[in-house]
Amino acid sequence: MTNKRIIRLSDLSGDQKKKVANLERRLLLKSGLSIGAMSLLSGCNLQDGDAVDEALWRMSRWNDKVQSWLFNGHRLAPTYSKSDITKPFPFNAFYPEYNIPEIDTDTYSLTVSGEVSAKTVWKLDDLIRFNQRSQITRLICIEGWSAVGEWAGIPLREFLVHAGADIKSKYVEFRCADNYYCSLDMASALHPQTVLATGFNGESLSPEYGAPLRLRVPTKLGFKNAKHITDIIVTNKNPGGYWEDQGYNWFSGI
Ligand SMILES: Nc1nc2c(c(=O)[nH]1)N[C@H]1C(S)=C(S)[C@@H](COP(=O)(O)O)O[C@H]1N2
Ligand SMILES: [Mo]
Repeated sequence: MTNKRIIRLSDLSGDQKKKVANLERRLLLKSGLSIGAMSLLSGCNLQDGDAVDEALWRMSRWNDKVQSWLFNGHRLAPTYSKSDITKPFPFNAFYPEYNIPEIDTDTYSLTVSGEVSAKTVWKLDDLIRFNQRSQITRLICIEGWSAVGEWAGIPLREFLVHAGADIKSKYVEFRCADNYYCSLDMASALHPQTVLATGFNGESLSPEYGAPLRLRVPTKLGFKNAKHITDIIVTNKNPGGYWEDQGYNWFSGI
């Protein structure tokens, strides 16, 4: 996310404005993407006609593909086999790789608060002691790439119950060691494929992929997959998120 420029509709010709408006309607209907989000995605200033067409239609085609990856009749994200795993797996964050937080797993702790019977603090070992489940699924970044990986961890649903969360609450927020934050509606938090992951491709999560603990939610776009989680907050007030607050669709998935 380096090449961000904001679209200025006033700079477009009448014809281009119409195209943008049409496409915005289409994208909004299909995915909830706003034009602001789209200009972030395309990384192009959308001022000359060809660039507008190229960027907007590329995003539209990408969106069609994404819908088919996120949706199916059973409302489960598709799963893959080991031979489908993408190597090397892309890294993405709102900063470059040299700023990845390095967290000491011995001193690390996860705090759960909000609508819970009591605030609790968890060490990494407490989390790894739960029966680990693994999934091979596709992470889809809204910037236009996707990759298949194998994540292992505890279903968030199980964890929330152990942590005494009121699962009738509306939202679950995730706060991260790099000040990133995002949130899920409770139904998505309780989805069987939503996992608090400590493992990746058969090993412990490495720093670039969110060590020591990340969210893996294959029914949502990449930016909901919080890495380096330090706090989980159960709440009835929509907490938003780092990208959501900049115009990305909050729901971002099925
Ligand atoms: N803490 C934190 N989590 C984050 C991000 C971030 O910048 N910080 N970026 C998100 C985005 S936009 C994507 S696509 C995925 C990328 O995960 P990966 O590095 O394992 O590919 O992490 C998500 N989780
Ligand atoms: Mo992303």
